Amino acid sequence: MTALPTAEELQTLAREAAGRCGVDLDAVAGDHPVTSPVNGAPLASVRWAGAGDVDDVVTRAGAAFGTWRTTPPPVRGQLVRRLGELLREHKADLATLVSLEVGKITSEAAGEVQEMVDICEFAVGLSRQLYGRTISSERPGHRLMETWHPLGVVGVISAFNFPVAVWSWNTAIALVCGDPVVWKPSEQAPLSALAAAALLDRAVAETGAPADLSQVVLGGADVGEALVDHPGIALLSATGSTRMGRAVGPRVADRFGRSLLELGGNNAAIVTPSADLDLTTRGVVFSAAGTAGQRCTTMRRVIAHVDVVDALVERVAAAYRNLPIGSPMAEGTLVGPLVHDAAYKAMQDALEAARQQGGEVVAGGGRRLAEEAPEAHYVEPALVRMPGQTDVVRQETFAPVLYVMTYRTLEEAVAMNNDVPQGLSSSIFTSDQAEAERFLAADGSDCGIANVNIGTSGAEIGGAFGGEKQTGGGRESGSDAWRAYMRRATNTINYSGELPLAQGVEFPI
Ligand code: UN1
Repeated sequence: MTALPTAEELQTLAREAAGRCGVDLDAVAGDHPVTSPVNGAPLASVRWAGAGDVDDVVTRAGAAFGTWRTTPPPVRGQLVRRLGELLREHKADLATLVSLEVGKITSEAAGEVQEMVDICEFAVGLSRQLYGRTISSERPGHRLMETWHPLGVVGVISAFNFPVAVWSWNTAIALVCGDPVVWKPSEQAPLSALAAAALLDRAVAETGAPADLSQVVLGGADVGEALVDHPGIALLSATGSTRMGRAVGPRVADRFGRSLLELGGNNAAIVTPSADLDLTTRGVVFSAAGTAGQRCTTMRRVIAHVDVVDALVERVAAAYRNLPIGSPMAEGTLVGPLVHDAAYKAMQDALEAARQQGGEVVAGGGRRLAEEAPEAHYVEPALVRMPGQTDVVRQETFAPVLYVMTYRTLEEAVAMNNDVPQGLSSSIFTSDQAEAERFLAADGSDCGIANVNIGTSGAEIGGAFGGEKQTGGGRESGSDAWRAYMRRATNTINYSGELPLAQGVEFPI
């Protein structure tokens, strides 16, 4: 195993990558340390805004809305097109910052930036496809139509695990829809955020768009709350825990704002007797151990048929024992660090609770590199056989813990898939088409994402992303998710020269 990089090495990498994206780390330095999970050492520091700064930011965004909402959507698309080009150009720089701040392995960090490029391309196309409907009227000489208008300022609160991609899903769509964006990024990843925003600033300047279309507010919970409560934020898009969503949703609703919530997941795979076990093992290991178990789409449960469970557990355990764990920047590493000590503690607590609830840790669960970097938290992804869906299995622990349960009938497996509070992602591994269809049917998986013969994570741009129940119900990025960022007007147009009333109402004057 190659040694972990030193603090100085990481600081230099951060400074150079940020600089190439247009961010001078000296100019943004302040009281708040940025710590790298790669070695647990300081990476840089940043200045935070306070809740009192939010009103000014939102007011300026509101002024930009005044111009942007009447800019033709395909012209708005040109801004997003330029952003996509700059993201392509700086893919490695932004990926480096993501690795440094949240510990993603190089390939997954680059994949995150690719997802940003993809959403930009999607949004550019969308800028010519913000379709309304025309509807036939019951009245002669009348026509109904729908028009989609820009909504207003969009607030984005994003989480550490996709520190820049989730912003881009919201921002690329919001911008073509005519909405300015105010972003409060994760406290863990301010440099990635500043770098991504600097690229957008450049695109804004080059295309002559209003300067305040995109603003970043670094800060803590008070800044987030100020955005949640500000009447000038028309849509608040928040990604994070169910606990956070429970606080945010009602507060935004109370002022009749709109919210788009992407909260916890507790994603399962059903593995049937006809599953191709080689493919299943690869799908399971990527979704469960990839990103060190810190995606909201991470596979946290396997529901395996009693006839295949032993063979599957053997294969997954063998793969787990060989997983290269270490510096996310080193070639060949597949599992980087947990983001911070609280994540490590949550994992240990979950494993302890699982043991108490009758579970057996079949592979992993231990800590690595503790002597070399006591402030970093590298762990072996854990594979745990459970007697059933006990309390700990029904909770989302944001770490690589995969619980394995068994089933006998597909009905039972689907019921187990659905018997958790969260409803983000799910999958079935099967060669039996009827089983796959039953899983996808109205009485099958209750999740926003239901896959066949691939894992629960790694969704691509194009489909709508999000989930049901305690996942919050929001949909982002693909399909018609754009509608959340616009308001719909229904127009009735009368060209008859008469004034017939709907529903046959007579009103002679
Ligand atoms: C998240 O974990 O917050 O489907 C988003 C995936 C990624 C996005 C995950 N495309 O795993």
